[in-house]
Amino acid sequence: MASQLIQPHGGELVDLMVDSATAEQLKADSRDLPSFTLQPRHLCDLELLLNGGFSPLRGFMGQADYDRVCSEMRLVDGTLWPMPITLDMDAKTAEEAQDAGRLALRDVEGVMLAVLTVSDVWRPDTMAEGEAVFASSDPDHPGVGHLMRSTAPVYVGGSVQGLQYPVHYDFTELRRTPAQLRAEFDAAGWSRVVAFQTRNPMHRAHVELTRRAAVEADANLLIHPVVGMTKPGDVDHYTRGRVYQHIIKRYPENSAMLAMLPLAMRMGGPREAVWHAIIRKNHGVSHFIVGRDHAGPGSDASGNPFYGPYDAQDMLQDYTDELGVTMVPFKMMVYVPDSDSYHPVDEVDEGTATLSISGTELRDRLASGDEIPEWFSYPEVVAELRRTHPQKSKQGFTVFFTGLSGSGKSTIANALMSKLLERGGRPVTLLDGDVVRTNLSSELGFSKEHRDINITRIGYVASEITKHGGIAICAPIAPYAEPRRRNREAISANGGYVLVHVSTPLEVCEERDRKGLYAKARAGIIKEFTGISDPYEEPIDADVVLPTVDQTPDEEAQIIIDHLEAEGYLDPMGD
Ligand code: PPS
Repeated sequence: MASQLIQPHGGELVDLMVDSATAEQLKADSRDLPSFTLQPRHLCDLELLLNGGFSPLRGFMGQADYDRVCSEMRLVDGTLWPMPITLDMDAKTAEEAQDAGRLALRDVEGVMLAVLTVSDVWRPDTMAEGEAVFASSDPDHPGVGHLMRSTAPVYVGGSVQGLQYPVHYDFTELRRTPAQLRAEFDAAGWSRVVAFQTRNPMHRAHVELTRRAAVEADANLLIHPVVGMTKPGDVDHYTRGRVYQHIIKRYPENSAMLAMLPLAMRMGGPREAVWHAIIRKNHGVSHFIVGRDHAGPGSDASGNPFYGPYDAQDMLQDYTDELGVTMVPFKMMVYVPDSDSYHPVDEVDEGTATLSISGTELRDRLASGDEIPEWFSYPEVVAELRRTHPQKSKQGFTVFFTGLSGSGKSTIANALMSKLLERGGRPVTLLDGDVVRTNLSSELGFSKEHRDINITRIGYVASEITKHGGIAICAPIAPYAEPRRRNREAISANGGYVLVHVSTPLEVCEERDRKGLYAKARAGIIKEFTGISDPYEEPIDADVVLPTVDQTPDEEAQIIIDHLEAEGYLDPMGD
């Protein structure tokens, strides 16, 4: 059955879900179809394709749409659409899909959610895509980083028929499809609705801003936070969901509604703002708030912002006639202590004292346990944030050693473990190279591929320990920079991460040769031996570098303890 269009108020809405008879038929057909397991971003995109949040799209983009979206922000038929919605996969599955003409799209548990009828298969130039869409080739931009590091080589485009929405078990009463939201607005008699997009917890400034926007637009308010994928390091959506449930009570009764959007953000700044506006129009709103640095990816490594703070507002302005939704632009809100009130920064008289707390400062205050003032947030919101973001000295952390075989990693790691256990407070787990290879990675050898798997496994275990408030000490060689970087990213999201480079020179390690392995490596008896016949990529991002030649293991362990104290992970007088 072809997908249909339903038309409540607010423009045409695509609905790609098929009826039950067609679903049964597709399931029966699927026995002969190749399958693809959707990654988290694909799942988000699929959900919004299926429920019409991405109207007028009817599937993952083919090459012609993709090319024109990249270069002109338009689909082939001329419709404004700023963001590529593509399905990337490995070459083998793509070839199977092309041969079969159709592809079963499944979730990680194997449930078939949709069938893709293949129209296009191509290898994209992801660097060019990054330049076109994000105006950047810097992997520190999350959108570019995703293209460079996490995007599979082949794109497969085609129309989609939906059998089942991706399943959610959390906040089910707050997840609303575009059709549901439109119906709720109708039922409430809301003809004008202004939507507020956010990926952060909300505080007083946001409530003040959204109230003003509602008055300005003479509209009711939809708080519409993104709960799909946001910027790495953001507050998780479970915590935010509880925060929003507190926040919604701060608005006058029947004036505001809360719904969650399963969007995977790209942090594309101006282009993303246009995309957000189109998605909100599809959800039935008439107005859309765009504030400072909307969907901004932050700054590059040298501290330069990727986009100007009001570039997104400017771009939306350019497309205002086509969007079908009216932008409500807002400058940054600041607190004026004299009047105990919030105002957009451009409405405050020069010389008036103002206060604000940045996201970074808020994180710092949570980490240090410092006060978060009532003018900034509500007590129930702060309490919620403190529950999931305890101060640093109560968080879990990982100390990740890297260094050559025989450099002294294990000895220092053991010394560190003893010192931490003596202080007490948190459970400590030592994941030493040899121990891991016995218990977690016994089938692995020392090829680059196997070493990467080994380090990824260690990182996974360490990140779980860290998440649960414990201390993980890892001491593998970890010779490659990329898996170390991935571990840092994953573990930092859950607590502390300290990379320690045990930088004992190769000559010293070889001279010590405690296990006799260097002699065997020189003789060619052991192949792929790090430092001799295999590479060691020296870290340039180590938090602590230990020279080891002139110091005892006890002194080295104390250097790490000092660092952990300075960073706030350990209380100076013990836990
Ligand atoms: S890696 O690269 O991080 O996965 O290596 P790791 O798991 O730490 O394992 C290193 C220990 O295995 C022994 N060994 C070798 N090391 C390097 N290269 C080769 N080819 C090799 N073969 C065996 C060696 O004893 C290492 O232990 P340490 O404690 O580092 O000396």
